[in-house]
Amino acid sequence: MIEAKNVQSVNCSILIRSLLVLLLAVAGAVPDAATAEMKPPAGKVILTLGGKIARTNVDGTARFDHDMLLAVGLTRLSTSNQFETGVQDYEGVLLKDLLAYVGATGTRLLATALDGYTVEIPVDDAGKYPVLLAMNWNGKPMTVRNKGPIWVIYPIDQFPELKEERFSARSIWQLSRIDVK
Ligand SMILES: Nc1nc2c(c(=O)[nH]1)N[C@H]1C(S)=C(S)[C@@H](COP(=O)(O)O)O[C@H]1N2
Ligand SMILES: [Mo]
Repeated sequence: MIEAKNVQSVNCSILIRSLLVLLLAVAGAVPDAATAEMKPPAGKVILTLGGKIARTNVDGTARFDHDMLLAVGLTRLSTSNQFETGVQDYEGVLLKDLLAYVGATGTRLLATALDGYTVEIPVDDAGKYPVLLAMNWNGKPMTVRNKGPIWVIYPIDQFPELKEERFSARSIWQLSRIDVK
């Protein structure tokens, strides 16, 4: 009788241990976005995030080369813009996804472009609308000459209120840096 009990308790502890091992394996396979290690950029840095972020790779900032940025999550958005006639096709990374990736905790974003232009973007915009950090325009990567390498695109066709001037001003091209405040 005593022997049987022991066998049962041994079986039980093996079961619990296997479950723990399984749980740890599952947790390890799905790294928490805000705590997992971020590799330093291998290629040319096109976007730097600073300020209130949990995940960094170089000197307290999160620096992205082209491939790292696309790896955050490639998303497509079709909308017209202020410059061209007809619907334009954009591909890039959602602002919301990027902020989640770096574990941003602030409420305001100070966006800076290569030409020195700066504009403040409320973090709420990223929650309310699929704001895209566009990197490809009609299938082609955007060059600095052509408003690249990153252009913040608001879905103005899907949300008419985004045609207001304050949102146009947030459609910053040649984006190079975002500081989370
Ligand atoms: N890099 C960069 N992005 C920018 C700007 C700029 O000067 N530089 N101007 C902004 C403003 S104020 C507006 S209204 C829209 C549209 O620019 P436009 O009215 O000069 O054509 O782009 C925005 N994005
Ligand atoms: Mo503007």
